[in-house]
Amino acid sequence: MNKNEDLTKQIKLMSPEEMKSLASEIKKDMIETVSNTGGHLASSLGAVELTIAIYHVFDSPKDKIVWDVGHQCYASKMLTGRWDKMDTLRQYGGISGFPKRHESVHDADDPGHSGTSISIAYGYAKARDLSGDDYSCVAVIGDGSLTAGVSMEALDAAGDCRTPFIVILNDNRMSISKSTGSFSKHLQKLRTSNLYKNFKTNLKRVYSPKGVHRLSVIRDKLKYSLLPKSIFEELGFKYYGPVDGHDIESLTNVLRFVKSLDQPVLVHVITQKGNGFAPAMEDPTKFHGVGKYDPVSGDTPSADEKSWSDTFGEILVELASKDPDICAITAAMGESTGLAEFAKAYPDRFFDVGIAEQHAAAFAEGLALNGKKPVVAIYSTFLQRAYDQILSEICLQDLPVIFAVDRAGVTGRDGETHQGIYDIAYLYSMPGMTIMNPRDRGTMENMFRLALELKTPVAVRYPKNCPGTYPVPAGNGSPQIIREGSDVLIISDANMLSECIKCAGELETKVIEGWKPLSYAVCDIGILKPLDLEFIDRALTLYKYVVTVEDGTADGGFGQRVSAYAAQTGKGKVLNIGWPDAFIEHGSISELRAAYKMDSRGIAERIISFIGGRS
Ligand SMILES: Cc1ncc(C[n+]2csc(CCOP(=O)(O)OP(=O)(O)O)c2C)c(N)n1
Repeated sequence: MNKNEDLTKQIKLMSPEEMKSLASEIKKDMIETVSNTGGHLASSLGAVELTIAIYHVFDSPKDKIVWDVGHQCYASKMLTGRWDKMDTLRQYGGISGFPKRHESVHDADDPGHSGTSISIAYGYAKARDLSGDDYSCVAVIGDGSLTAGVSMEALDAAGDCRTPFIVILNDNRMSISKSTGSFSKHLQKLRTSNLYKNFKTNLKRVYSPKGVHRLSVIRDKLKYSLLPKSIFEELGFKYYGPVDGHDIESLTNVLRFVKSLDQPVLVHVITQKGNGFAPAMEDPTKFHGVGKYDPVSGDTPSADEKSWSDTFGEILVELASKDPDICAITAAMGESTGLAEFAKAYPDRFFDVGIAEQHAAAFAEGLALNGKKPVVAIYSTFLQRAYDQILSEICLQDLPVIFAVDRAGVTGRDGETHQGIYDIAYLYSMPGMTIMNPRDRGTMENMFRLALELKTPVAVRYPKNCPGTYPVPAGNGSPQIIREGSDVLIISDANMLSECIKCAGELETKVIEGWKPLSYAVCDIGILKPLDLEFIDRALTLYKYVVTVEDGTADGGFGQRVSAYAAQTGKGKVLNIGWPDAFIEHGSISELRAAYKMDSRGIAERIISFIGGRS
């Protein structure tokens, strides 16, 4: 088999036995390669047989396959001409960990955030109908992503029309952690109901689409009297399943059958997250998104330092021990946001609302209106979903809701859809919002205490890596000089502080022809919004040049507010440094900083070209 090649045509000709051995080969290779690159192993392993069955039955790229989130797409990449590039997965300059239309004609969308696949496949189907074309449009979505609000909106719209299109529900009972909520209980009922169970076992014996049809007719006749009704049928979908998602024969039978139907269909497929790799089956949460690991034992290197997420979790447990009104909310990311200990210590005050960021924010609003102190922990990139609730409800009513904005700034290897570089700009535009950025553990503690005292909307943003250590006491949110200097003041957010300190050192020792050497101070701005304008005013008066640096887009960042103040008052010369008006691809954080002149060297270059001959 040539691993450079698009194998989808060959798969169409394969026997079930051949497809089974292909699945084993893919899994073996995937476990090995991802052990070096890191990535979303458990979800991708669980979807291998399903991916093969899809390419066997459907005619991609003519048929459109839309993967939800896209983190389960590794087998699809391997089968569509990217197998031999898997060692570059998520590496700078290599292939992405998510489907990308520029990588392959088989990638029908560039996803990354949960719950959009049904809307997109439905849109594809409607466009097909309008053009009078004939092909299948398929959404492949996990049980976790199905609970996203946008999925519900899509089911509502699509079930009400007669447009043929297919939703494949890949149900592994897991989101990143165990799936939560009443929808997950409904799926559990469907999985365990006897007649549906029979559908599953009988499917193995049925070798033709006609057989699948006969089976479903019998089931349909009985189901309304005997079975829990599937909510999908109530919404206008034909429901088939559950099907064993690791049994290629059953999968191809049912998919071949539903391909011929002329209405919205949902196929309920049961898979196991991490299938084929014992450590991932035992601990699918750990192997949801994993770094390097041992491909035999699954062991991962132990972390020397506590991450920002763990630090936040510890601080919140400590604060909650003294204040029974503190509640924690996560949108399906309890472990990843460091809330596991909180959940254990205060189960009644911990809410995992599923992949429902909008609901998380509105729910927090209700808690706050009724006297509680909600802390909503969500990654910067996913908080975008809750923009409206934060602005039009929480800020509008000036409510005491604290957002713990994890993974703020460039996050690295997940690429464009996961960089947390927009939160400063989108939160800045909200009246009454305070934005804080701690640099070390002590500062984070002080900021959460301050946030609780303020009793107004607050976002505490912090990056993916670990808290820093600086030669000054912990901050309280006020701007703080971290490095002394007299000519140029670099005002940085906490995320970029260490690059700025390094940059200042490099600039002071740099010999440039025709330059008088300058002396550089570095300040941690602490609270990004509201700006301490007295401090900014003094800075613009005292220093020849002021440079702002932030781990967010330069457009809409705090730096532009400093520039606006300078322009309005006619004071100082200001340079703003931040991420450009672009989508930042995948790579390590240091590679991306270097590529976009956001590392110490790049910042120094920009400062030199700003000051130019003026020194
Ligand atoms: C809007 C949004 N919130 C959170 C996430 C983070 N996230 C990525 S995958 C995932 C779980 C998805 O569960 P499911 O759809 O069941 O797929 P599985 O991982 O179980 O295969 C979550 C919460 C996201 N991608 N998008």
